[in-house]
Amino acid sequence: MASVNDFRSVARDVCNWGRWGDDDELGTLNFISAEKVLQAASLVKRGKVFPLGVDFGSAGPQGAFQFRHNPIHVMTVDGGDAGTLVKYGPEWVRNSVAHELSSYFKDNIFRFNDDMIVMPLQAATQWDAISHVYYEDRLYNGFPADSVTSFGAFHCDIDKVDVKGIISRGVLLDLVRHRRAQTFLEPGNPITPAELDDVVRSQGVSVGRGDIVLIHTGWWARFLTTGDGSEPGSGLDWRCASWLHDYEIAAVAADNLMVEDPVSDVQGAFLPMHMLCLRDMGLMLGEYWDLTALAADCAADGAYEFQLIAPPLRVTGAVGSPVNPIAIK
Ligand code: UVW
Repeated sequence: MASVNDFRSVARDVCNWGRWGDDDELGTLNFISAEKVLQAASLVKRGKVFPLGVDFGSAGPQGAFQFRHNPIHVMTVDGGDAGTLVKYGPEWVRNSVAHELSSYFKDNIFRFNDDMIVMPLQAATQWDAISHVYYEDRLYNGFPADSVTSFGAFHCDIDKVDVKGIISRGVLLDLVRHRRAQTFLEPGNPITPAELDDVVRSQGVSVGRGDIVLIHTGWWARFLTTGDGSEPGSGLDWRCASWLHDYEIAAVAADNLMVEDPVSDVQGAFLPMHMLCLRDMGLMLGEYWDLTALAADCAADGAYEFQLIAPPLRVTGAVGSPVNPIAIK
């Protein structure tokens, strides 16, 4: 097992602080140039669209950890309200919201439905903002950790990355196919940088500056059959942070719960790759992306590159965001 000193040495090597200026809050999204966006658009050949978002509902992957919950979806106005309010509204709830609604419905053909959702921003398909994880009191680019407050993050919040879209060339690396796994990567066998290079070679695809890399581990397909959101599976070994750094990758996403392997190989450092990617490199992580259909299509036509469009919501001061990413081939 590696020590925290080994970790610190890798952290120094991959550190991007100051690379794009002392006030930079975009991190490796800076690698996505106008030329990259044009290259991504040129990869649309068949007009085939792959939505990569999972359902946001009560049967989602949360529940195993008490600090995260599945979305709670509540109807705030529905069809039944119209009849009820027209019949009873003004008599029994004057000066209330029901009174207001009944004034829309009474003697009127207009009807509407409204709803709301209560959920952790990390509940399902998501981007981790680079302020999501930190250590030793510093966020990416040296911003103080106490700039994330109960009012939200004042630095490296998800709404800052809006200027980048996020649109780029996406590259799928299919570890399930590479390992000839039945459905998903069994736990205890983290994906190494050398294995990523093997996959790139065997798929006949290149990776380079500004790409967004998608890692197919089969975890989401497994979850859909077992309903077990705590299933560990295997993810990226923490040393893959150096691989992402060397290839100047803009962001990485996976179909599992934490992109990296759930078992830390660094003594005293839970989720070391999160710390290196988010805090030292400024590289966003995408989790719970459904890559099943995209992986099947890539295997069928041999094209592992595509246009990827994945804009987060502009939630002010948020440290992450739900997303419904789209790959287009
Ligand atoms: C943490 O880093 C705590 O969570 P996630 O895997 O959702 O990014």
